[in-house]
Amino acid sequence: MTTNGQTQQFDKTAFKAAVEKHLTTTYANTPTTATSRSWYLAMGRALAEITTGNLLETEQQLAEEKVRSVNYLSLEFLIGRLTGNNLISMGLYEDVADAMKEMGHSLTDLLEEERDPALGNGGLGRLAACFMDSLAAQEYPAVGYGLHYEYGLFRQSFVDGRQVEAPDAWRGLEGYPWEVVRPELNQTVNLYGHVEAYKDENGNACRRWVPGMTVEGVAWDLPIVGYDNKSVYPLRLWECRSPAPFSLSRFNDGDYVGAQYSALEAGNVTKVLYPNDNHDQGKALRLMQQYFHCACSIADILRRHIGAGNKIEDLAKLETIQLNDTHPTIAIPELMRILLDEYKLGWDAAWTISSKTFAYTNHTLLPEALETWSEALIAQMLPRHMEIIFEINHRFMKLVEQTWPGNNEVKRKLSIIEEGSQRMVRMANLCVVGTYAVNGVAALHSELVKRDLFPEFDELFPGRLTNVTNGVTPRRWIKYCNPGLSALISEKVGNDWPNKLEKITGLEKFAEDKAFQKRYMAVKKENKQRLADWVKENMDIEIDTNAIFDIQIKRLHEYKRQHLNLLHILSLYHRLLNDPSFDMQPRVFFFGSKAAPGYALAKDIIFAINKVAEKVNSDSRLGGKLKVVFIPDYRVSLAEILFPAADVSEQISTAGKEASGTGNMKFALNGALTIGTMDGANVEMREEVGDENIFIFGLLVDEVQKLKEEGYDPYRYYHADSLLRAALDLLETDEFTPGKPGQLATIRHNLLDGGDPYLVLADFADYVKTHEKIDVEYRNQENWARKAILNTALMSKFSSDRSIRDYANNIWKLKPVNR
Ligand code: Z15
Repeated sequence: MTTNGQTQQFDKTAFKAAVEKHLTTTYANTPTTATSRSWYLAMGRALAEITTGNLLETEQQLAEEKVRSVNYLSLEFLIGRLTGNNLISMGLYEDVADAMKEMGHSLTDLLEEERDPALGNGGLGRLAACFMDSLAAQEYPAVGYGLHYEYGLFRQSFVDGRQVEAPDAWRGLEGYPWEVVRPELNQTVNLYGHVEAYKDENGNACRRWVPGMTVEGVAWDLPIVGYDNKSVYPLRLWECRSPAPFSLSRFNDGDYVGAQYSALEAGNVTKVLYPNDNHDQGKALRLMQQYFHCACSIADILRRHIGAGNKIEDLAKLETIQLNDTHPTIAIPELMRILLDEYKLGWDAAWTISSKTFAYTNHTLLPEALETWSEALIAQMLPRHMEIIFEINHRFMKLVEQTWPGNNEVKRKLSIIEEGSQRMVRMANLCVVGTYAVNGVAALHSELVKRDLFPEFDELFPGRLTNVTNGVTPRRWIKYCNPGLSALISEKVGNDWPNKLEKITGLEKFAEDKAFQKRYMAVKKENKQRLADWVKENMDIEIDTNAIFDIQIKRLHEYKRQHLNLLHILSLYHRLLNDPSFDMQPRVFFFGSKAAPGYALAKDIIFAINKVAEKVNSDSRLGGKLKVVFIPDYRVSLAEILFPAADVSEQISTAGKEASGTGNMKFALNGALTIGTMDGANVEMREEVGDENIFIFGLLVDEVQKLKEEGYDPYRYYHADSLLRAALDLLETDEFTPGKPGQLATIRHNLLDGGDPYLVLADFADYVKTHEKIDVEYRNQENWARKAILNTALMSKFSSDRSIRDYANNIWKLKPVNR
């Protein structure tokens, strides 16, 4: 019998009975005929019985104690598979493995039956998932609010090297075993219509929204299980349903089928996750998703607040709302509308509450990612919200006028409304004006937010702009995904490091220890073998675990520069074939990446890497020194195999473009050495591990800016560097696309003549030189082992537990509540 956080004691007999009950009554199977999938589902349901009970108890306790909570609003939560991770948090991994074994099943096989809930695109959505895990682990009262997309991020396959997208029906036919529907939490959401003026009973002039249609929000709760404690917090995901009939007039017109058809259309609001990362598409349906998310979430926050017997005036005392990027910004005018039009507060009273409730995290400086919505679109879909936004801006412009009298330039720059052929609402400006704290996600990024993005806002609201450096959860990203390393760490520093990551610093003193180095590298080897096996089984490519495993896994984007990595690979290919004196350690370059379906150049880069891989992997002239593997359908469950297997981590964005990065942290924790630019959190990682234990290259932020001012001339590098020339020119030939020269030429053209804003060629030479250094350093395995160990040992800053404590102490003013 075990005691642990979530269950007083684990009753194996009762658990097995619960699994069998679900197998038969929930999934209509018998133990003799059931597939692994049914067993996984039944096991999941049996476990969810425990967490749902604890979720309700936690909810009730927090309401009774009237404690302050954070509400984390995000359009994305990229949680990954829950079963294995929840078993670890519940302290039941071994017990349940035993129980399932007695029923004839291997737990690890059953865990493979779970589909990843891919309700996010990349870093932003995964950060939200790590943050929920850290809130629960440290018992900071929290609710996560997101959307219950029917289809998550698309499934990727390659057809002749080109990305093909397919829908991701993550719940399957049976539904997801960890989620529970909460019909009593339903919300009604209004859309369209108009605003009317009226007089209230005291004769005051008021305004109210007369909506044109309504849809329904259904709440689904997923349990966020606290590691080694009894708390379970909800990740509440809203699904849009249309109540039938919503179009009364069409029913009355006798258009029964037409009205039903539109009802189906309206029900589509949460059908699918928009697949763009770091790019604003400006689609009306996306705005509808955003408003639907905010309307449901704000209404639920107010339901909890008022339902627990609190006054609306105390909202900011008991609740804070964190906006994950600008995607949920419309929550600000939504709360204002409710306070003004429903609670009948005056503007100043309403604004005081609202602006003390919201805080905003900025995740990017990329202009194409900064959201704007046309006034016309908002006015049509959300007429009352548009009025409120204008009023917020009107009052804000008065403040700007007081501060910089007569300065129209600064007014134009700061205004929430961008003037032009069509007026646009700048969501980031609305966030800075309407919140009490704005943070960037790494020290460098937060400095650039102040210096380049919002310098006048920093003057106007001193202290509002701050930094919270990102982090990742050590539960999923070490303990769960790297059991070999976890055992080694526990042996040396004790077993409480998963929620006290400071403890791993204790590994530092073993960095020189030869015996420890051997064991550490043996774990790395096992993890490389696990990846090699996956690649053999799923892609039929043979790879040697003695090779350097060099991995770049992240969304495909020009600023992340997967094509710089490709140029390096082409340069190695060229040298191996043309320079008899050239020698290198065998290397396998891994990629995992999805391109937004509408991002043509990103798709061309995937195609080029796949074509180069095809050729390189079968070219016997290379003597097995060079392999390229593009893992299809990169997702959290594959990341769990990739991070532990890496020797080298590629973090090569143009300086100033990657706000933080979080994969960089997962790699280093798992003992990969980083090759990276002075960008995002790489800067702070270098600070922690020291310059000798990280491979930094490339232009600095200020050098990037200077080069652009002087005029970046790609041909300067092309003509000066014969290796770069060779690499680029290979893209014109039919070397990788036999009989079809020019198929990869778009990339070369883009880099030379496309005005490449990411200065790929400017960083090429230093990148190649730094890779040569890596090659030399890897040859000395004791040296490499020492550096790898130090990377694990010195990464404790990058636990998301620390990030969440920073938010709690410096922004939210939130205290843990232990159960
Ligand atoms: C996204 O994944 C990120 C920023 C965005 O503005 C959007 Cl829309 C998506 C990423 C950043 O690119 C990455 O640097 C950062 O680590 C991550 O958010 C979490 O903060």
